[in-house]
Amino acid sequence: LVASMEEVEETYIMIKPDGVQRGLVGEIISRFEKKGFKLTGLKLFQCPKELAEEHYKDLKSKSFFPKLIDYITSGPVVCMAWEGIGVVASARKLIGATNPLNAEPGTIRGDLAVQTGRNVVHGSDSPENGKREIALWFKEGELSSWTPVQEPWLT
Ligand code: RTP
Repeated sequence: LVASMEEVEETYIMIKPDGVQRGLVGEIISRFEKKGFKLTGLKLFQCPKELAEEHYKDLKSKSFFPKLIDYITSGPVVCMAWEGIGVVASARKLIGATNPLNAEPGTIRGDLAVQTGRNVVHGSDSPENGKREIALWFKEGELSSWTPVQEPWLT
């Protein structure tokens, strides 16, 4: 293991409106839980246009930007903060390539999506952006950093 992979990181994961509309919320959350990451923030949220534009500000010059903003604001999204060792890169692997047709089977997009413009989920691309995006999408008090109990639940 390289040192940076052993660091506890935070990432912002968002189920996009198509993921909510298609009833994929449980399936997507489940993949991150089963991998072993820790959920520290979760809400269903109707994103205002200004927030979508801020989140995707690096893509402002792209021709698809207006369509992207319409897509993200077309219905509620599920905002999540996840914590864990190497969670940023690992979540991007679990999500798969931006174009779902290029995403490997076994990844979320590889298994569940077809179009780049309807690719069901977002994941931060760096630890810095993970922190930036969590601060952008969550208010103070909406996040819980919790410690898993060591005792078995059933005895
Ligand atoms: P995301 O930020 O949503 O996790 O996606 P990403 O890093 O895999 O891809 P990025 O290049 O940052 O693009 C952000 C989102 O914009 C939409 N997109 N549409 N040619 C197109 O129509 C196009 N290209 C990108 C996708 O929803 C993509 O996830």
